[in-house]
Amino acid sequence: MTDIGIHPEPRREARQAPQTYNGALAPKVRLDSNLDISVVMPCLNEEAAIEKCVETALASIAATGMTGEVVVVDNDSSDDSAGLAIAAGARVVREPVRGYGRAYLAGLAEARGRFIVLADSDGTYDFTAVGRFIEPLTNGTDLVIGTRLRGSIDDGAMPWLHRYVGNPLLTRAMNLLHSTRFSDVYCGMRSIKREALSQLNLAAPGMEFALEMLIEAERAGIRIGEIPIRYRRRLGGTPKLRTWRDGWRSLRFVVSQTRRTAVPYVASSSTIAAVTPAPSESSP
Ligand SMILES: Nc1nc2c(ncn2[C@@H]2O[C@H](COP(=O)(O)OP(=O)(O)O)[C@@H](O)[C@H]2O)c(=O)[nH]1
Ligand SMILES: [Mg+2]
Repeated sequence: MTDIGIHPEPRREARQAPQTYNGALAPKVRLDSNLDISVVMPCLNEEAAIEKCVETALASIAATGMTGEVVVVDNDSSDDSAGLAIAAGARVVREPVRGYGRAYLAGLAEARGRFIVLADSDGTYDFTAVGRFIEPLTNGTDLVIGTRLRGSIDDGAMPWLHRYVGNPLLTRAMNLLHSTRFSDVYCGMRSIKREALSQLNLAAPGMEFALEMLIEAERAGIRIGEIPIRYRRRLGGTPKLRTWRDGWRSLRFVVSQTRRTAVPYVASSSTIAAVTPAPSESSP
């Protein structure tokens, strides 16, 4: 596995310079060199959803009264995702080598916020919840992960194999092997403090990145919280996740990482807490 960790910045020369953020298109969001919030979205051919995701995220940042930016990582899209993201007010970072983890590593290296929100750009996650993901970070939590399995899942949003077999199985394996207490390890909507992020050794180039972040968080002993969220159908495009290939790779990753946990670390599973009550999102 190639180490392309967050520090130092990964292969900057391989990417085009980031596009300039177009503040004029998002007048309510203040842009400072040190921002409060960065919403980072990986994007591979998400033409159908990207504008709505960016616009909603910018409006949600503005609603918090904090400063912020939306960073879209264009992961070699062949459609007009990048152009639409810029037009909607995002700063676009390009990562020419495909991979969910690679895309995030490139985006996180560019994010300037002290609080970072991560989520897919396919319309499945509700960016009106940005404020809910930031609030616990201002109250002592270091990493917040959404939980769809304890929240709600719209009809047709998640294949039954993922909902009833894959995600519960991976979540159990993770909890068993890494002494964690997550309820939905593959939930892609998360938030983390920048200083906590810098304690995590992240390098997985593919989908395992999502699991690596949780394993590293547990090892680092940072405070973790879960909030129930609503999961929707994709707004269009095709899912990039391949059930059997990615499921098998994920399970192997969770098992392979147990060897490293033989090193003593602060067991912080007791710190995982539901940081907000039942799902409040009944928004459309
Ligand atoms: N799986 C995958 N996702 C990518 C890649 N590059 C960017 N992404 C984005 O990462 C997010 C996750 O992919 P998605 O197909 O939604 O996977 P799922 O949500 O797990 O079904 C989407 O916003 C993709 O556009 C890549 O190389 N592989
Ligand atoms: Mg998705």
